[in-house]
Amino acid sequence: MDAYTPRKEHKFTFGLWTVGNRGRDPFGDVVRDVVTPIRAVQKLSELGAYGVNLHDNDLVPLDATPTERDRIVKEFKKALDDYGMKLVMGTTNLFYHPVFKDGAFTSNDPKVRAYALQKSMQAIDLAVELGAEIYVFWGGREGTECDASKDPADAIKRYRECINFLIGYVKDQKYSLRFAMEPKPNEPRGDIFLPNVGAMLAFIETLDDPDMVGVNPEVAHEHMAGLNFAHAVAQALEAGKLFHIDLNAQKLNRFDQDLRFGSEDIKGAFFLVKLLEDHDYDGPRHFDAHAYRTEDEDGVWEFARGCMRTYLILKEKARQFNEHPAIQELLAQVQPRDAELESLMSRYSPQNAQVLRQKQFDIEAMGKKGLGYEKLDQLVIDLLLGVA
Ligand code: GLT
Ligand code: MN
Ligand code: MN
Repeated sequence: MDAYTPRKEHKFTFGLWTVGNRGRDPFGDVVRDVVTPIRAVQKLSELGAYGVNLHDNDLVPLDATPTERDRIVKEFKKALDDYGMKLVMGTTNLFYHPVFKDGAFTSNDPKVRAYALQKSMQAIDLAVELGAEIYVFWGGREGTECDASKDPADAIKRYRECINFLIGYVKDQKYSLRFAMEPKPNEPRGDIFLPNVGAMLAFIETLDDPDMVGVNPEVAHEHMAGLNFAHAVAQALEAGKLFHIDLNAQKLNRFDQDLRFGSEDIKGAFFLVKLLEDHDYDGPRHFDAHAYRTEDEDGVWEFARGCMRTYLILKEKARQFNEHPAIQELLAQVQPRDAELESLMSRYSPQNAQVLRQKQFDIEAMGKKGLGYEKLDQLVIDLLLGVA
Protein backbone atom coordinates (compact mmCIF):
# COMPACT_ATOMS: atom_id res chain seq x y z
CA MET A 1 0.00 0.00 0.00
CA ASP A 2 1.33 3.42 -0.94
CA ALA A 3 -0.16 6.73 -2.07
CA TYR A 4 -0.63 5.28 -5.55
CA THR A 5 -2.62 2.22 -4.56
CA PRO A 6 -5.99 2.27 -6.35
CA ARG A 7 -9.23 2.28 -4.39
CA LYS A 8 -12.85 1.82 -5.48
CA GLU A 9 -13.54 5.55 -5.22
CA HIS A 10 -11.07 6.22 -8.05
CA LYS A 11 -13.61 4.58 -10.39
CA PHE A 12 -11.10 2.54 -12.39
CA THR A 13 -12.67 0.00 -14.72
CA PHE A 14 -11.48 -2.59 -17.23
CA GLY A 15 -13.32 -4.26 -20.09
CA LEU A 16 -13.50 -8.04 -19.78
CA TRP A 17 -11.86 -8.05 -23.22
CA THR A 18 -8.85 -6.05 -21.94
CA VAL A 19 -7.50 -8.33 -19.23
CA GLY A 20 -9.05 -11.18 -21.23
CA ASN A 21 -6.97 -10.34 -24.30
CA ARG A 22 -5.01 -13.43 -25.26
CA GLY A 23 -2.44 -11.75 -27.46
CA ARG A 24 -3.74 -12.87 -30.84
CA ASP A 25 -2.76 -10.48 -33.63
CA PRO A 26 -2.99 -10.64 -37.44
CA PHE A 27 0.36 -12.45 -37.53
CA GLY A 28 0.21 -14.76 -34.56
CA ASP A 29 -2.04 -16.90 -32.45
CA VAL A 30 -3.00 -16.66 -28.79
CA VAL A 31 -0.11 -16.66 -26.31
CA ARG A 32 -1.93 -16.97 -22.98
CA ASP A 33 -4.83 -18.81 -21.39
CA VAL A 34 -8.37 -17.55 -21.01
CA VAL A 35 -9.07 -15.22 -18.10
CA THR A 36 -12.70 -16.01 -17.35
CA PRO A 37 -15.11 -13.15 -16.58
CA ILE A 38 -15.37 -14.33 -12.98
CA ARG A 39 -11.60 -14.51 -12.57
CA ALA A 40 -11.34 -10.99 -14.04
CA VAL A 41 -13.88 -9.65 -11.54
CA GLN A 42 -12.14 -11.33 -8.61
CA LYS A 43 -8.62 -10.28 -9.53
CA LEU A 44 -9.49 -6.72 -10.57
CA SER A 45 -11.38 -6.22 -7.33
CA GLU A 46 -8.33 -7.37 -5.41
CA LEU A 47 -6.22 -4.83 -7.32
CA GLY A 48 -8.57 -1.97 -6.35
CA ALA A 49 -10.68 -1.54 -9.48
CA TYR A 50 -14.24 -0.26 -9.21
CA GLY A 51 -15.86 -2.32 -11.91
CA VAL A 52 -15.82 -4.01 -15.28
CA ASN A 53 -17.34 -3.48 -18.71
CA LEU A 54 -18.43 -6.00 -21.29
CA HIS A 55 -19.66 -6.77 -24.77
CA ASP A 56 -22.63 -9.12 -24.84
CA ASN A 57 -20.46 -11.95 -26.13
CA ASP A 58 -17.60 -11.40 -23.67
CA LEU A 59 -19.98 -13.00 -21.17
CA VAL A 60 -22.64 -14.87 -23.12
CA PRO A 61 -21.43 -16.81 -26.17
CA LEU A 62 -23.28 -16.01 -29.39
CA ASP A 63 -24.69 -19.55 -29.56
CA ALA A 64 -25.79 -19.86 -25.90
CA THR A 65 -29.34 -21.14 -25.30
CA PRO A 66 -31.65 -18.99 -23.15
CA THR A 67 -31.12 -21.39 -20.22
CA GLU A 68 -27.33 -21.18 -20.57
CA ARG A 69 -27.55 -17.42 -20.83
CA ASP A 70 -29.52 -17.16 -17.59
CA ARG A 71 -27.11 -19.43 -15.72
CA ILE A 72 -24.07 -17.46 -16.92
CA VAL A 73 -25.68 -14.16 -15.99
CA LYS A 74 -26.66 -15.43 -12.54
CA GLU A 75 -23.15 -16.64 -11.77
CA PHE A 76 -21.62 -13.43 -13.04
CA LYS A 77 -23.99 -11.30 -10.94
CA LYS A 78 -23.01 -13.31 -7.90
CA ALA A 79 -19.33 -12.71 -8.62
CA LEU A 80 -19.97 -8.95 -8.90
CA ASP A 81 -21.73 -9.01 -5.52
CA ASP A 82 -19.17 -11.26 -3.85
CA TYR A 83 -16.25 -9.05 -4.87
CA GLY A 84 -17.97 -5.67 -4.50
CA MET A 85 -17.62 -4.85 -8.18
CA LYS A 86 -19.94 -2.97 -10.54
CA LEU A 87 -20.85 -3.61 -14.13
CA VAL A 88 -20.39 -0.06 -15.29
CA MET A 89 -20.67 -0.12 -19.06
CA GLY A 90 -22.12 -2.48 -21.62
CA THR A 91 -21.71 -2.61 -25.37
CA THR A 92 -22.54 -4.81 -28.34
CA ASN A 93 -20.08 -6.79 -30.34
CA LEU A 94 -21.04 -5.65 -33.84
CA PHE A 95 -17.69 -6.41 -35.43
CA TYR A 96 -16.51 -9.99 -34.88
CA HIS A 97 -18.97 -12.19 -36.74
CA PRO A 98 -18.60 -12.33 -40.56
CA VAL A 99 -22.16 -11.02 -40.89
CA PHE A 100 -20.76 -7.60 -39.94
CA LYS A 101 -17.94 -7.61 -42.48
CA ASP A 102 -19.40 -4.61 -44.31
CA GLY A 103 -20.77 -2.83 -41.26
CA ALA A 104 -23.66 -3.25 -38.85
CA PHE A 105 -25.80 -0.10 -38.60
CA THR A 106 -24.37 1.20 -41.89
CA SER A 107 -24.44 -2.03 -43.86
CA ASN A 108 -26.04 -1.86 -47.30
CA ASP A 109 -28.14 -4.87 -46.44
CA PRO A 110 -31.32 -4.11 -44.46
CA LYS A 111 -31.21 -7.65 -43.03
CA VAL A 112 -27.78 -7.00 -41.51
CA ARG A 113 -28.95 -3.67 -40.07
CA ALA A 114 -32.05 -5.33 -38.63
CA TYR A 115 -29.97 -8.11 -37.08
CA ALA A 116 -27.60 -5.50 -35.62
CA LEU A 117 -30.58 -3.78 -33.98
CA GLN A 118 -31.96 -7.06 -32.67
CA LYS A 119 -28.53 -7.98 -31.23
CA SER A 120 -28.17 -4.51 -29.70
CA MET A 121 -31.58 -4.67 -27.99
CA GLN A 122 -30.65 -8.01 -26.42
CA ALA A 123 -27.25 -6.69 -25.37
CA ILE A 124 -28.85 -3.58 -23.86
CA ASP A 125 -31.21 -5.81 -21.85
CA LEU A 126 -28.22 -7.80 -20.61
CA ALA A 127 -26.22 -4.70 -19.65
CA VAL A 128 -29.19 -3.19 -17.78
CA GLU A 129 -29.90 -6.47 -16.01
CA LEU A 130 -26.32 -6.40 -14.72
CA GLY A 131 -26.61 -2.78 -13.56
CA ALA A 132 -24.93 -0.80 -16.35
CA GLU A 133 -25.77 2.87 -16.66
CA ILE A 134 -23.65 3.59 -19.72
CA TYR A 135 -23.90 1.94 -23.09
CA VAL A 136 -21.08 2.34 -25.61
CA PHE A 137 -21.31 2.22 -29.38
CA TRP A 138 -18.01 1.64 -31.10
CA GLY A 139 -18.65 1.39 -34.82
CA GLY A 140 -15.57 -0.63 -35.63
CA ARG A 141 -16.98 -2.05 -38.86
CA GLU A 142 -18.95 1.05 -39.87
CA GLY A 143 -16.81 2.08 -42.79
CA THR A 144 -15.41 1.13 -46.17
CA GLU A 145 -12.42 0.01 -48.15
CA CYS A 146 -14.31 0.20 -51.42
CA ASP A 147 -15.83 3.68 -51.65
CA ALA A 148 -17.81 2.65 -54.73
CA SER A 149 -19.90 0.37 -52.51
CA LYS A 150 -22.00 2.92 -50.65
CA ASP A 151 -22.91 6.56 -50.48
CA PRO A 152 -21.29 7.85 -47.25
CA ALA A 153 -24.19 10.28 -46.70
CA ASP A 154 -26.62 7.35 -46.82
CA ALA A 155 -24.40 5.51 -44.36
CA ILE A 156 -24.69 8.38 -41.89
CA LYS A 157 -28.47 8.41 -42.31
CA ARG A 158 -28.63 4.68 -41.57
CA TYR A 159 -26.36 5.13 -38.57
CA ARG A 160 -28.69 7.84 -37.24
CA GLU A 161 -31.79 5.76 -37.86
CA CYS A 162 -30.35 2.84 -35.86
CA ILE A 163 -29.17 4.93 -32.91
CA ASN A 164 -32.56 6.69 -32.87
CA PHE A 165 -34.29 3.32 -32.88
CA LEU A 166 -32.27 2.27 -29.83
CA ILE A 167 -32.92 5.59 -28.08
CA GLY A 168 -36.62 4.79 -28.58
CA TYR A 169 -36.15 1.27 -27.25
CA VAL A 170 -34.36 2.41 -24.09
CA LYS A 171 -37.01 5.02 -23.34
CA ASP A 172 -39.82 2.58 -23.99
CA GLN A 173 -38.27 0.08 -21.56
CA LYS A 174 -37.81 2.92 -19.03
CA TYR A 175 -34.17 2.00 -18.68
CA SER A 176 -31.93 4.54 -17.04
CA LEU A 177 -29.16 4.26 -19.60
CA ARG A 178 -27.06 6.83 -21.41
CA PHE A 179 -25.28 6.20 -24.70
CA ALA A 180 -21.61 7.02 -25.32
CA MET A 181 -20.37 6.89 -28.90
CA GLU A 182 -16.74 5.99 -29.54
CA PRO A 183 -15.00 7.29 -32.65
CA LYS A 184 -12.01 5.75 -34.42
CA PRO A 185 -10.49 6.80 -37.77
CA ASN A 186 -9.65 3.36 -39.20
CA GLU A 187 -8.94 -0.26 -38.27
CA PRO A 188 -10.46 -2.71 -38.72
CA ARG A 189 -11.97 -0.84 -41.72
CA GLY A 190 -9.86 1.09 -44.20
CA ASP A 191 -11.84 4.16 -43.17
CA ILE A 192 -14.45 4.39 -40.43
CA PHE A 193 -17.39 6.82 -40.50
CA LEU A 194 -17.49 9.52 -37.81
CA PRO A 195 -13.72 9.22 -37.33
CA ASN A 196 -13.00 11.52 -34.40
CA VAL A 197 -14.52 13.17 -31.35
CA GLY A 198 -15.47 16.35 -33.22
CA ALA A 199 -17.33 14.42 -35.92
CA MET A 200 -19.12 12.37 -33.28
CA LEU A 201 -20.19 15.44 -31.30
CA ALA A 202 -21.70 16.97 -34.42
CA PHE A 203 -23.54 13.74 -35.27
CA ILE A 204 -24.97 13.45 -31.74
CA GLU A 205 -26.70 16.82 -32.09
CA THR A 206 -28.71 15.41 -35.02
CA LEU A 207 -30.18 12.52 -32.98
CA ASP A 208 -33.71 12.31 -31.59
CA ASP A 209 -32.55 12.91 -28.02
CA PRO A 210 -29.08 14.46 -28.04
CA ASP A 211 -29.12 14.81 -24.23
CA MET A 212 -29.10 11.07 -23.82
CA VAL A 213 -25.98 10.63 -25.93
CA GLY A 214 -22.37 11.61 -25.27
CA VAL A 215 -18.95 10.40 -26.37
CA ASN A 216 -16.46 7.77 -25.29
CA PRO A 217 -13.14 9.09 -26.60
CA GLU A 218 -10.13 6.77 -26.66
CA VAL A 219 -6.52 7.99 -26.40
CA ALA A 220 -5.23 5.62 -29.09
CA HIS A 221 -7.97 6.48 -31.57
CA GLU A 222 -7.42 10.25 -31.61
CA HIS A 223 -3.66 9.69 -31.70
CA MET A 224 -4.04 7.41 -34.72
CA ALA A 225 -5.63 10.42 -36.41
CA GLY A 226 -2.68 12.57 -35.31
CA LEU A 227 -4.82 14.69 -33.00
CA ASN A 228 -4.28 16.14 -29.53
CA PHE A 229 -6.36 13.89 -27.26
CA ALA A 230 -6.64 16.33 -24.36
CA HIS A 231 -8.05 18.95 -26.74
CA ALA A 232 -10.68 16.49 -28.01
CA VAL A 233 -11.62 15.50 -24.46
CA ALA A 234 -11.78 19.16 -23.44
CA GLN A 235 -14.32 19.88 -26.16
CA ALA A 236 -16.45 16.96 -25.00
CA LEU A 237 -16.15 17.96 -21.34
CA GLU A 238 -17.00 21.57 -22.06
CA ALA A 239 -20.09 20.45 -23.96
CA GLY A 240 -21.19 18.19 -21.09
CA LYS A 241 -20.69 15.19 -23.36
CA LEU A 242 -17.90 13.24 -21.69
CA PHE A 243 -19.96 10.26 -20.54
CA HIS A 244 -17.10 7.73 -20.53
CA ILE A 245 -13.42 7.57 -21.48
CA ASP A 246 -11.10 4.87 -22.83
CA LEU A 247 -7.59 5.31 -21.46
CA ASN A 248 -4.56 3.68 -23.03
CA ALA A 249 -1.37 4.66 -24.87
CA GLN A 250 -0.29 4.74 -28.47
CA LYS A 251 2.71 5.66 -30.59
CA LEU A 252 1.80 8.05 -33.40
CA ASN A 253 1.14 6.75 -36.91
CA ARG A 254 0.77 3.12 -35.88
CA PHE A 255 -1.95 0.51 -35.76
CA ASP A 256 -4.25 0.59 -32.71
CA GLN A 257 -1.76 -0.49 -30.07
CA ASP A 258 -3.93 -0.25 -26.93
CA LEU A 259 -0.84 -0.01 -24.71
CA ARG A 260 -0.79 0.32 -20.92
CA PHE A 261 -2.01 3.78 -19.88
CA GLY A 262 0.88 6.25 -19.68
CA SER A 263 3.43 3.89 -21.21
CA GLU A 264 3.89 6.29 -24.15
CA ASP A 265 3.57 10.10 -24.40
CA ILE A 266 3.81 10.71 -20.69
CA LYS A 267 3.35 14.47 -21.14
CA GLY A 268 0.13 13.91 -23.11
CA ALA A 269 -1.08 11.51 -20.43
CA PHE A 270 -0.25 14.06 -17.74
CA PHE A 271 -2.26 16.85 -19.39
CA LEU A 272 -5.14 14.44 -19.90
CA VAL A 273 -5.25 13.42 -16.23
CA LYS A 274 -4.85 17.05 -15.20
CA LEU A 275 -7.79 18.01 -17.42
CA LEU A 276 -10.04 15.28 -16.01
CA GLU A 277 -9.10 16.10 -12.42
CA ASP A 278 -9.19 19.90 -12.80
CA HIS A 279 -12.70 19.61 -14.25
CA ASP A 280 -13.90 17.11 -11.63
CA TYR A 281 -14.81 14.50 -14.24
CA ASP A 282 -16.70 11.99 -12.12
CA GLY A 283 -17.34 9.25 -14.68
CA PRO A 284 -15.54 5.95 -14.85
CA ARG A 285 -11.88 5.81 -15.91
CA HIS A 286 -11.84 2.84 -18.21
CA PHE A 287 -8.57 1.29 -19.32
CA ASP A 288 -9.24 -0.01 -22.81
CA ALA A 289 -5.87 -1.60 -23.33
CA HIS A 290 -4.13 -4.91 -23.00
CA ALA A 291 -0.86 -6.43 -21.86
CA TYR A 292 2.05 -6.89 -24.25
CA ARG A 293 1.94 -10.12 -26.21
CA THR A 294 5.07 -11.20 -24.36
CA GLU A 295 3.13 -11.61 -21.10
CA ASP A 296 1.57 -14.51 -19.24
CA GLU A 297 -1.29 -14.01 -16.76
CA ASP A 298 1.00 -12.46 -14.15
CA GLY A 299 2.00 -9.90 -16.75
CA VAL A 300 -1.68 -9.14 -17.35
CA TRP A 301 -2.17 -8.19 -13.68
CA GLU A 302 1.04 -6.13 -13.75
CA PHE A 303 -0.43 -4.36 -16.75
CA ALA A 304 -3.69 -3.64 -14.90
CA ARG A 305 -1.85 -2.48 -11.81
CA GLY A 306 0.38 -0.24 -13.95
CA CYS A 307 -2.54 1.52 -15.69
CA MET A 308 -4.08 2.54 -12.36
CA ARG A 309 -0.77 3.37 -10.68
CA THR A 310 0.33 5.68 -13.48
CA TYR A 311 -3.04 7.45 -13.43
CA LEU A 312 -2.67 8.10 -9.70
CA ILE A 313 0.94 9.25 -10.03
CA LEU A 314 -0.12 11.72 -12.73
CA LYS A 315 -3.02 12.86 -10.58
CA GLU A 316 -0.54 13.67 -7.82
CA LYS A 317 1.69 15.46 -10.35
CA ALA A 318 -1.33 17.52 -11.44
CA ARG A 319 -1.87 18.52 -7.82
CA GLN A 320 1.79 19.53 -7.56
CA PHE A 321 1.51 21.51 -10.82
CA ASN A 322 -1.45 23.44 -9.42
CA GLU A 323 0.55 24.32 -6.29
CA HIS A 324 3.98 24.78 -7.83
CA PRO A 325 5.06 28.38 -7.03
CA ALA A 326 7.25 28.97 -10.11
CA ILE A 327 4.70 27.41 -12.48
CA GLN A 328 1.83 29.34 -10.94
CA GLU A 329 3.81 32.59 -11.08
CA LEU A 330 4.52 32.11 -14.79
CA LEU A 331 0.91 31.19 -15.44
CA ALA A 332 -0.29 34.33 -13.67
CA GLN A 333 1.95 36.35 -16.00
CA VAL A 334 0.76 34.72 -19.21
CA GLN A 335 -2.91 34.61 -18.28
CA PRO A 336 -3.57 38.29 -17.54
CA ARG A 337 -7.04 39.52 -16.69
CA ASP A 338 -8.62 42.72 -17.98
CA ALA A 339 -12.06 43.25 -16.49
CA GLU A 340 -13.05 46.05 -18.85
CA LEU A 341 -12.09 44.27 -22.07
CA GLU A 342 -13.48 40.94 -20.91
CA SER A 343 -16.81 42.51 -20.12
CA LEU A 344 -16.86 44.29 -23.49
CA MET A 345 -16.22 41.04 -25.35
CA SER A 346 -18.55 38.87 -23.32
CA ARG A 347 -21.66 39.86 -25.24
CA TYR A 348 -22.33 41.67 -28.48
CA SER A 349 -24.16 44.98 -28.28
CA PRO A 350 -23.95 47.99 -30.58
CA GLN A 351 -22.49 49.95 -27.63
CA ASN A 352 -19.83 47.35 -26.91
CA ALA A 353 -18.95 47.22 -30.60
CA GLN A 354 -18.65 51.01 -30.65
CA VAL A 355 -16.34 51.12 -27.61
CA LEU A 356 -14.24 48.30 -29.04
CA ARG A 357 -13.85 50.16 -32.33
CA GLN A 358 -12.34 53.15 -30.50
CA LYS A 359 -9.80 51.16 -28.49
CA GLN A 360 -6.12 51.79 -29.13
CA PHE A 361 -3.82 48.75 -29.09
CA ASP A 362 -0.04 48.89 -29.12
CA ILE A 363 0.28 45.83 -31.30
CA GLU A 364 4.03 46.30 -31.80
CA ALA A 365 4.66 46.02 -28.06
CA MET A 366 2.09 43.24 -27.72
CA GLY A 367 3.75 41.27 -30.53
CA LYS A 368 7.25 41.72 -29.11
CA LYS A 369 6.55 40.38 -25.67
CA GLY A 370 8.09 36.98 -24.97
CA LEU A 371 5.78 34.58 -23.21
CA GLY A 372 8.18 32.41 -21.28
CA TYR A 373 6.73 29.13 -22.49
CA GLU A 374 10.17 27.51 -22.80
CA LYS A 375 10.67 28.03 -19.10
CA LEU A 376 7.12 26.92 -18.32
CA ASP A 377 7.37 23.74 -20.35
CA GLN A 378 10.76 22.85 -18.84
CA LEU A 379 9.25 23.27 -15.37
CA VAL A 380 6.62 20.70 -16.39
CA ILE A 381 9.37 18.36 -17.60
CA ASP A 382 11.26 18.82 -14.32
CA LEU A 383 8.07 18.05 -12.43
CA LEU A 384 7.31 14.94 -14.48
CA LEU A 385 10.88 13.68 -14.22
CA GLY A 386 10.81 14.15 -10.48
CA VAL A 387 13.43 16.87 -10.04
CA ALA A 388 11.16 19.90 -9.45
C1 GLT B 1 -12.54 -3.03 -29.19
C2 GLT B 1 -12.13 -1.64 -29.57
C3 GLT B 1 -12.34 -0.69 -28.46
C4 GLT B 1 -13.77 -0.51 -28.09
C5 GLT B 1 -14.38 -1.72 -27.53
C6 GLT B 1 -15.86 -1.49 -27.33
S1 GLT B 1 -14.05 -3.14 -28.43
O1 GLT B 1 -11.60 -3.58 -28.32
O2 GLT B 1 -10.76 -1.64 -29.95
O3 GLT B 1 -11.77 0.55 -28.75
O4 GLT B 1 -13.81 0.44 -27.05
O5 GLT B 1 -16.61 -2.02 -28.35
MN1 MN C 1 -12.09 1.75 -26.92
MN1 MN D 1 -8.26 0.91 -29.25
